[in-house]
Amino acid sequence: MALILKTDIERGDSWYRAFRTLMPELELREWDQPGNPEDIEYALIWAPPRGALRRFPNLRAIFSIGAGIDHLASDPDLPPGVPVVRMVEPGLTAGMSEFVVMSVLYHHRFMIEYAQQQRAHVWREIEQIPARRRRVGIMGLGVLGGDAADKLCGFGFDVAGWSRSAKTRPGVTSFHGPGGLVPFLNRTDILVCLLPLTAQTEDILNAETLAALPRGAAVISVGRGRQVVEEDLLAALDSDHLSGATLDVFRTEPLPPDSPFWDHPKVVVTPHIASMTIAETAAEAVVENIRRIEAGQPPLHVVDLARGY
Ligand code: NDP
Ligand code: OXD
Repeated sequence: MALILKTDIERGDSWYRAFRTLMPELELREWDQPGNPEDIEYALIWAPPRGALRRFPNLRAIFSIGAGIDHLASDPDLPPGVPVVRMVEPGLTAGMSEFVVMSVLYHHRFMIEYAQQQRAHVWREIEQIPARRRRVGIMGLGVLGGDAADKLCGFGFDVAGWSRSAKTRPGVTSFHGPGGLVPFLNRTDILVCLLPLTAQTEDILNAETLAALPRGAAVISVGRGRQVVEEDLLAALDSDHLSGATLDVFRTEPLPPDSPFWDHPKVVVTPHIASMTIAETAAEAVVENIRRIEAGQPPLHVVDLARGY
């Protein structure tokens, strides 16, 4: 039983260590040295070249190293009938909630304004707003958005979520579907975008939807860069409709050196690190699924490629 691994070199060793402990009978093969392609039954990958997975005729499951599967869904030549499994693992979830909580608190506590004041050597207090009066809205109330919502509720924020289907999550006001979007945006002071990239969510943060946010709102973009129309976001920041933005994902990554976001006084830029899959805990999730498949059960967290997530 062999698994082909395509990851960055730095993280390769931790995957090897984790699988050796959890499932010593699983043979790991490197992407560039697959050996006999017929041996490969599982693939654990990030962004394979288009059509490349077709060379493994006995593939039983494709595991995405990340929660997002847009790097796979964009390949029209995936092997037909092989389930694609997204990454759901506690390390990735915890990391995202840390990043979202940190960023919400940053905007809530006026750190964009205080960073500007520091650069201008200005000592000025801004009146604090209690968390219960700050309306946080999370687009995408799935595994990651749901956990982040729970953590934000713990700070006392007024939290809402927007998803495709209605949710009943204690403490979180649910909006759903296209009809729920504008009412959701109208009540959101700090917006977190944690949607998967699909045909429906591409360009979803644009001039019209940003205008539906109250004046002074902040945007935290941690889903995918193509969900944001960057010129529209810049215009909303420059007109002071938005007070600030934390941007972790971009239309072009790495962010080009001449992007206006780098030096924008109201923007925090991070290099797509809001959360990372942790090999140690993620290998447990992959091994659990391999054991399920070997026992004739369907794997957990299979994505619907037609739906896009
Ligand atoms: P899930 O599949 O668990 O959740 C997706 C959520 O988005 C669901 O609530 C779903 O609604 C909602 N959704 C999808 N399409 C629509 C739509 N058209 N309208 C309204 N809501 C919609 O995904 P995860 O929470 O695991 O991951 C979310 C995304 O986060 C990933 O796809 C990835 O792009 C991004 N990510 C970014 C990282 C980073 O470092 N920046 C790290 C990890 C992930 P419903 O519940 O009704 O199906
Ligand atoms: C993911 C990511 O999808 O890191 O997991 O972006």
